[in-house]
Amino acid sequence: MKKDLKANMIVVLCFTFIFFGFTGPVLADVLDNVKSRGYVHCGVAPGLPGFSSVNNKGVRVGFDIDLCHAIAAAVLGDPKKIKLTPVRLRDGFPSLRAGSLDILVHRFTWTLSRDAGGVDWVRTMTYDGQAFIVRKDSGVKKLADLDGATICTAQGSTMEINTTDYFRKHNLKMELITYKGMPEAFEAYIAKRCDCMTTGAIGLAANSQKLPDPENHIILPERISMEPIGPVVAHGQSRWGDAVRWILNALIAAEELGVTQANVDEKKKGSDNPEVKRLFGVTGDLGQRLGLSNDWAYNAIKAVGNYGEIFDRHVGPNTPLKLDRGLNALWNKGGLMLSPPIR
Ligand SMILES: N[C@@H](CCC(=O)N[C@@H](CS)C(=O)NCC(=O)O)C(=O)O
Repeated sequence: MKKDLKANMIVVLCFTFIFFGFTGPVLADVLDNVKSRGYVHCGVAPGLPGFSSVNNKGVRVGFDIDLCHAIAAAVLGDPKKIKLTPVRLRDGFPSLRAGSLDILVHRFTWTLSRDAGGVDWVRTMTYDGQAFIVRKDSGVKKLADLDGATICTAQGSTMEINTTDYFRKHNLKMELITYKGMPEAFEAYIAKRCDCMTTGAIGLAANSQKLPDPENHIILPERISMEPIGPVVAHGQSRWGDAVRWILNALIAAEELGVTQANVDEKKKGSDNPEVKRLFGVTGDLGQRLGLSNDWAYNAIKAVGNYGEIFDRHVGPNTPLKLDRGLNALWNKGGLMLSPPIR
């Protein structure tokens, strides 16, 4: 009797494995799909000034949106061929795994457990560090002053673990209040439901644009984590991942090579620099190796400019966010941004 039960269980387990093991979503090649469908479907942050927000003409714009345009320009020859779907932190990775998005161009941090969980980070697009915002009248000047405070953040964000680890390590008490997403956590902070709100410093600068009284808040000086943030594709889509990675690399390389949106035609026609010639397919066939046309990088830079131009246009010193390049400067200007050799 006992033996029979065991045998039955083994049969059930085998069937379960065969059934579910083979019926998980098998995604077709995303690069081919994008080309035949004729647009790139990007999952983006719902409302984050500078990165992904709707302007007064009703158009969604920002740093993240420009990467989506660059991909469409490089893959389809037309930067306008994009579809943008705002997605929440909790839905982003499942949507990508299920194949309902081609790519997440969002503010999601690259971590081991996420990367090993059915999605793949393409590369880092911006380096950020976790920061804390408080009301000025709280008298809080540094993190140690937050002993015993209530802190708002998003459930499932990297901030949840970082904050717990940091306060434990420094023997400080706090109560973490988590919300279903970062926008809700920020609203809760504005409504004074917590003493402090925490997310990446760049994300905080962006969210602070929504404060009714920005002069009454300060961002504390400490940064308690390194947040490498970048676009994400479904696991196993290496052709698509390669294409996107090199499109982003090309935007970074263009900055280093002095290629801008304004001089891209001149550089393509007249540059003697062998690296510029390879980048633009004047020599070699690098675009074809990626499954793209040889105009891939030219089209992307023509559409949105180089990495530095994109940064400056949306979040740089002359924008409301006023961000310095910091770690996001090129490697030869004191930052961490570099493209591997395009050859
Ligand atoms: N970088 C953090 C935070 C990501 C995040 O919360 N991003 C914000 C923008 S800074 C957002 O719009 N999230 C959407 C949501 O919370 O639903 C992470 O990857 O966990």
